[in-house]
Amino acid sequence: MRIVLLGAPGSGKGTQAEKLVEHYRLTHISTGDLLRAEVAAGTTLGQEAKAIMDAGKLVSDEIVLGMIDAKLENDVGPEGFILDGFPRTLDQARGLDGLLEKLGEPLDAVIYLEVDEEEIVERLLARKREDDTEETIRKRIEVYRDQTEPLVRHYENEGLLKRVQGMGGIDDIFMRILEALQDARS
Ligand code: B4P
Repeated sequence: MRIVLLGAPGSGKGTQAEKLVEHYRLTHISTGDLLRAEVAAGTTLGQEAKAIMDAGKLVSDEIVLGMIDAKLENDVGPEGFILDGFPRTLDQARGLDGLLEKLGEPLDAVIYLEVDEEEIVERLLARKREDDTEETIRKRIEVYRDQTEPLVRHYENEGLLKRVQGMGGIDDIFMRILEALQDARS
């Protein structure tokens, strides 16, 4: 199975990705985690990325696509993958389409987690990650509306989009995602 998880910052992509990975034995590819690993390792890329992430902006498409290319070519297990937090711009989405075409492995579905803005701010303030200050969160939501939300239309046009209500209990949302995926496969 090959899935993209799409949604605003704090919509629960990371949370639901972990459950899907366990359920379907998928390879989890989170660009946020990959970038945080670079920051923790103190690489040149990590030093550049840290300032951008702390400001609530997006790391360049070129860097992110390079990381994804390497992962898709080398690290995906037999059951497929889940992309968590990628793509986040139309150029990243087009880049992904090209990579998957090259590999002959098209996406099965794009799960779009829908959550209200005030709930997002509350969740992220409670999480207390370094880039979870109120100012950065508002900036990330603005960048999301501007650069990532257009992907909803992109994947709707490709017939891949599955809208899932992302408010409520974590397990209830997970059940909704499983139903949406069953629907996508039938
Ligand atoms: P990410 O790591 O992708 O983080 P996120 O979008 O903020 O969080 P996510 O949606 O995964 O929410 P989570 O499950 O944790 O990005 C961080 C930064 O990296 C970006 O701002 C950007 O700078 C950079 N970046 C990443 N990918 C990039 C790309 N492709 N291109 C360029 N830059 C990129 O949930 C949030 C909180 O809510 C948690 O505390 C969780 O416990 C809680 N929660 C989850 N579900 C809940 C529920 N149902 N009810 C209540 N709380 C819930």
